[in-house]
Amino acid sequence: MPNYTKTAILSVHDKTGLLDLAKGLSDNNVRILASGGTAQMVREAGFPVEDVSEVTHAPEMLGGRVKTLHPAVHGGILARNLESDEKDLKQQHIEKIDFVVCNLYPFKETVAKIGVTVAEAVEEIDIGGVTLLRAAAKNHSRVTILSDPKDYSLFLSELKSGKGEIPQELRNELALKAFEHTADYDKTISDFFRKQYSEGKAQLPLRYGINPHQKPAQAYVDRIDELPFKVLSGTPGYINLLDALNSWPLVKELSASLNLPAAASFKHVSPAGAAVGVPLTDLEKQVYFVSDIENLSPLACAYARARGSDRMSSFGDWIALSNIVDVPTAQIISKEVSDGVIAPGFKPEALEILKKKKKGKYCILQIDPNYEPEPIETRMVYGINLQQKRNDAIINKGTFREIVSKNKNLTDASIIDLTVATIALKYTQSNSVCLARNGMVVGLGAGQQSRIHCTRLAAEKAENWWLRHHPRVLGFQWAEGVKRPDKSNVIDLYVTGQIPIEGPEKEDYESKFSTVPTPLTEQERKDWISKLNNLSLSSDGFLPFPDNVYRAVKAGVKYIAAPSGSVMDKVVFNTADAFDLVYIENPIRLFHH
Ligand code: 93A
Repeated sequence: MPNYTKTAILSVHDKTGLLDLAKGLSDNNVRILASGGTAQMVREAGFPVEDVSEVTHAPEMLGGRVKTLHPAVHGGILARNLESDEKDLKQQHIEKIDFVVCNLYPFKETVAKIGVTVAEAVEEIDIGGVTLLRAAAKNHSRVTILSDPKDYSLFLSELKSGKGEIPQELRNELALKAFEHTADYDKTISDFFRKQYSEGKAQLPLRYGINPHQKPAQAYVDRIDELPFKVLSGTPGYINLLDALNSWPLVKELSASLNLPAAASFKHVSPAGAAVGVPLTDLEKQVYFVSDIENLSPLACAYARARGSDRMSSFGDWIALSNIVDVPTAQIISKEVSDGVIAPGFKPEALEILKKKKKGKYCILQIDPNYEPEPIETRMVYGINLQQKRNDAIINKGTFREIVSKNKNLTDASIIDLTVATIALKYTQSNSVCLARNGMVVGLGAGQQSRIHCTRLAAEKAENWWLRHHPRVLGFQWAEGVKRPDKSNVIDLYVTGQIPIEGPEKEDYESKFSTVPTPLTEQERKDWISKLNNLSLSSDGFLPFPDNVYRAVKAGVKYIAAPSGSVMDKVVFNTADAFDLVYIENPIRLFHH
């Protein structure tokens, strides 16, 4: 027997580069052991090779299911340079293995085939190879593990120059690669079996992703047995779930912080409205189109407000409700155009009402209210994993302690409004600025790159919300049969001063009325807006210039909460003082993407 310096074990499914490797190993006086097919290829090419069975003294069996699984192999790989390990090896007549070369059965490729059966997939679950990889990677302080043919040539050149020794640094890198290889392999296996055995439990197939051409798509959990929500009706889409999983924590936190039922109306992963269940006046009922609903519960008031904040943006919304859904809340929802709802439960009668929506296709999700997500969240963007601690900052009264303005008169009502605005921002695409009053969002500027654009948008929305309370609007004489969305569209044209003056657009507009209302003059708009007061503003980042304060004041803002950190902080605070505002330094920045 030649005087070998080292021993390698080879067991590869992908035989790329195998013969070059075998040549390099034998040129460097390395003993080669190999499993069935690998040994055969090396042997046929004329290089010296021994079957694994020569060291295990056991044949490959069970049709290849047991090839390398043997103490003679794994003892040889896992042994350290310790006296006790050496003693064990000697007693068992086992020789150390220095290099392991292994890549796995093609499970991924097999399950990617259309119509693959569980039996076919099972046969591609590699056991021995994973064990080789893991054992060698574990013992990388002594052993080199090659799991990728691309690494063979570097390995061989190091082997040659190091006279059989491989630098520790390279062994570290190769061990990491092997760990990644097995982790990815296991992920693929559990993904396959989750789809087979846990559809509707831990896994939910989705028709498509964000757009219809983005297939396949799914939702799943991998650390708990079940998704924390049940689909009671309809089939949620990818964006529905993004909305549901952002709006639910919003209402859960809002309700917990203020001890009131909370509701949110989401569109494209930002709230169009959010509110707590502050009772509605008769006038508010009219503005929010709920005068005909009897026995408005606090939850129903919360949703009426959330939906009434920005009726244009809420068209086709995703709804989140903090409490068990009751009949009056379901009745409001049944009258609106909406895509779906998430709530911790539904009264049977309420569920019946909702199930009838959209010809039975209305999406209804029931969430486990005790579900707590993992503290670390990971997402993949353009193939790169991004990981962070979840934003679990708690927003409550205490958030608004640091008053930096001269006026320190923060009222109970303004604390409620600041809480609503700030929790809404926590779940709004940044940048964002939110205005609130009466326990509800009244203007939200979301997803703008410029802070002042957020503030302008939020302020304009708040002014439009307020103009919808104008007696002229409440006195509109509608034509017969005009639907709610059409009313909202027409009111929006009216209050934003965009009443069409000619052509089919004008005809269309006027057709919605039995008596066409006189437009508001500029002065009438101004006078009405000047009555808007005591609004609270929250910002997810600092206000970089005083222009934000100037614009906010015009919309009736009295209270501002924003993080600090701008070089202009002092100037902004002084501007707030000039208008006698209460300005609170929010210690937490709340960007959200
Ligand atoms: O079925 S196995 O899990 N049982 C084993 O003991 C075993 N040992 C190595 N598959 C096993 N392997 C795998 O066989 C390797 O991961 C490699 O992919 C393949 C190489 O087989 P062959 O050398 O017969 O072509």
